Amino acid sequence: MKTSLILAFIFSLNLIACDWRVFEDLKNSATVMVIESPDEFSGANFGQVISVLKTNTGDTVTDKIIIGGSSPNPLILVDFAENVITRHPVMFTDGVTLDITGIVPLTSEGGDYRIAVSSQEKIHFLRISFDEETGYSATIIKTLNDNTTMPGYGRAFDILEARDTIMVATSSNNGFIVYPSVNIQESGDSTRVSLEVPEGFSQPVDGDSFIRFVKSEQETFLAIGGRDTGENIWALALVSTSVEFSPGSQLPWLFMRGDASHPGDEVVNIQAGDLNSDGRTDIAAAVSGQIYIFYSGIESGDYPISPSSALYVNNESTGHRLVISDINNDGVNEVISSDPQGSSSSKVYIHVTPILTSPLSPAITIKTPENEKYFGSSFAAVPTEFNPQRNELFIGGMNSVYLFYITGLEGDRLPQDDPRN
Ligand SMILES: [Ca+2]
Ligand SMILES: [Ca+2]
Repeated sequence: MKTSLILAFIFSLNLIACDWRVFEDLKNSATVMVIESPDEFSGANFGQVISVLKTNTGDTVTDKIIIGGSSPNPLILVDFAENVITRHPVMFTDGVTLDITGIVPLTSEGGDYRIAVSSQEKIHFLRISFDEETGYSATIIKTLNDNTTMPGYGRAFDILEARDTIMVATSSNNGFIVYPSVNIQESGDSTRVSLEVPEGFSQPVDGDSFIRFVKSEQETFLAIGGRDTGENIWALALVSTSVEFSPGSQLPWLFMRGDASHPGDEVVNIQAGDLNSDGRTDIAAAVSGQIYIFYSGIESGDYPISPSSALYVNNESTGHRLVISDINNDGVNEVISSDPQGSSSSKVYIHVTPILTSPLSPAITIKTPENEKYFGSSFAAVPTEFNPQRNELFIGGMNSVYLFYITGLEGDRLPQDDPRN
């Protein structure tokens, strides 16, 4: 009883420190709520690592995101049901030290959320449980790369879930690593394979998010980003995840690269989604401040070897972090991108697709809020109870996380329909 009273007090404190903020230049484009770090959060950065959560069927959980930072309280679960934002500290059951640099959500199981986090050259799988008395708690259920030193390990990683096992792919300074089959229910080592990349392909040494599973309708691919050292230009390589990943095996890569009209040094981010409303998964790659689009052909894996289209903003860098989501409920995905900087000059761009001509002005440009840095470091597109048919856009900075109820896209709800009314 005493504990729940104390927790109720903590929760009530956490209810109030969120505020609606008016962005003068966005009055017609967005209604914005600012989520600041709660006292329990010990990380220096609140907003550089944010993620959605997944239900037990793999859908995005409504009205919740999770935010990562540093120990002793490196995780905050944010709940914004009924337009009240509550920040729940997630207590760790086994006193581990984490400095979370990435989060990938997994499907829930038995009422518990599951996520994988990268931290200090390891990837940990966590189970997050909720108890009425004690709130949220996290337990580490498996760790990859235990007892190994591998610089850069886990800086970019992704997970592909199958029924009983999962595939894990990660970058490191010494190359890409694939775990073809990880059983997170069982302890013990999982088979680790160093990925044989195409000849002439080199990876960025200090980039991020350049390894990603790309799910198309019939098949899932593993996509890696880097450079073609022969042609001296950025490159992207795709391989079907149905091949056998074993040590030393030559893989049937699809090698895609830039050309004179699509220049750039290296791929630093890859996202997938349907961008031209034909029902087939397209690929967006962030390259040296621009975003290049590869539209899928009819067959699975039928991607062009040079980009179909590009997104860029004259004289500005628009592409480093990106997310693809429909944020105005018109059934067409938008591309939301940023190039976060340690100054107030960072901007977030909302590009409306399909991209027929380029350069195309983004539909909405969001400038860095006051007293914020590294704006656009992270994104999450989340359905809310307020309007479950659509996704709302969370943008992370260095100090706070911002919930943008976008209203400014063509055909969208009006600013007066904002959730405060
Ligand atoms: Ca498409
Ligand atoms: Ca849309």
